Parts: sequence; structure tokens; C-alpha cells
Amino acid sequence: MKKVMIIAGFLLAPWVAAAGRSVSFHEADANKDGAVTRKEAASFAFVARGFDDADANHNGLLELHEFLYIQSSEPAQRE
Ligand SMILES: [Ca+2]
Ligand SMILES: [Ca+2]
Repeated sequence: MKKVMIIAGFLLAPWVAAAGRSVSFHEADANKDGAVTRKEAASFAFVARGFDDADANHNGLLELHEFLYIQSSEPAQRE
């Protein structure tokens, strides 16, 4: 039984990582125009969650420095 749990944990690890802050700005910026739109952010839960807070100039786009703010302010890292 313990073995099964270890295997399950191993298989789930990539999913947990994907839900965290593992995405880079360039991955999130799907069309590589230098900004992450709300639509692009929707593919990454933590980016979508922090979008409004991070969009400091309220232009509906996340520029690199705003994206980095999300990565640095994700609650999982603050704890
Ligand atoms: Ca973009
Ligand atoms: Ca912005």
C-alpha cells in the first residue's frame, strides 16, 4: 500500500509543479508580444489569480515586471 502511495505521489508531481510558479514569462506569453493578456494568463491558475493585483498600470496586460510580481507574491511562497 505504501508503495502505491509513493508511485501516486511520483505521478502527481508534475501536476503539482504545473499548478505552482514553474511557468516562465515567455511560456505564459503565448504569442511572444512581450505582455501576458488575460486570455494567456487563463492557462496558468496562479497567474490568472494574481492578474488584477499584479497589473499595476491597469492596462489589462502583464508586462515582465508585473509577471515577476505574481511569482514573488504567490501565497505558497510567502508562507
Ligand atoms: Ca502575449
Ligand atoms: Ca500592466
